[in-house]
Amino acid sequence: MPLRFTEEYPEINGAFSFEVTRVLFSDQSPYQKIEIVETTHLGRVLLIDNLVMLTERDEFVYHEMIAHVPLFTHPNPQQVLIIGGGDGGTVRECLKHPSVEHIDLVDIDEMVSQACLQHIPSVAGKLTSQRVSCQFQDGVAYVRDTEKKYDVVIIDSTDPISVGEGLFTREFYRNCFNILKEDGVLVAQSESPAWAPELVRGISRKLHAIFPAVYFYQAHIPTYPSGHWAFGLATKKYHPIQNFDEKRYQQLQLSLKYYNADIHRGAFALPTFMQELVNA
Ligand code: AG3
Repeated sequence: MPLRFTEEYPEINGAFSFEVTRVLFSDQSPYQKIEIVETTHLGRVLLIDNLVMLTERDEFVYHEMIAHVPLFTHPNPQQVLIIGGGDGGTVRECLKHPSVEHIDLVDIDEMVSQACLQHIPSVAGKLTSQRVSCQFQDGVAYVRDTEKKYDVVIIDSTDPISVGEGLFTREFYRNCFNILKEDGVLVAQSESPAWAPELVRGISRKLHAIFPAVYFYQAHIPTYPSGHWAFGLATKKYHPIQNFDEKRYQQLQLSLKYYNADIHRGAFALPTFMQELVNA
């Protein structure tokens, strides 16, 4: 019998499973269980508490979309804060922007970064860049206490269970608002509209309570629950389509695999059931 990993989807009493050839890393940190496995079709996969955090096969979708949509909405993103994201994928994408002078990455769990640096360098390799400082501490406390101000804040969290829970609260979003400059942009990974509609609705309501403008967008991520994923973009000033800096996008000539100018605009076109979730 080939070895398989199965992620349970309690929302639908279902599951997603794939063949594993080797376990490369498996340990329990003070916060969570961390595993990296080699698979037959998905490349290396990072699992936290038995949930798929990324696969080498499709991580580009999530990381390009969580980074480039806010960074091409803001006219001149220089100071970026990433909460979570210890695997380094979001850092890698943000560093493709020459305007970005510095990234603070704040993840509670150093073991995630260490394991990914060792076993998934294609994703984590840029964590050691000079433009990045990694701080392994609680993001909730960081946004409450820091005096720094940011152009862009990216919430690259796990699901809202255990350590991730504090990254989905109104107080947390309020503190993120406070540490953004007066034209700052925030993005929050916002779970599956298909399997977890109430979560998406909750995130939308909380963001709307704090930010003057909130826009949701979506992407297709085959290895996350339902494959249909939401992101919430909350801004103080900019509109993601009216202020989309397409010229800068074209000039940079990034070689990306999912994000492009049509996707930047098109990702904000939402199916009706999702409009109803996020406009309520
Ligand atoms: N953060 C969002 C992962 C959520 C996946 N949920 C699940 N499999 N149930 C991913 C971190 C990548 N930087």
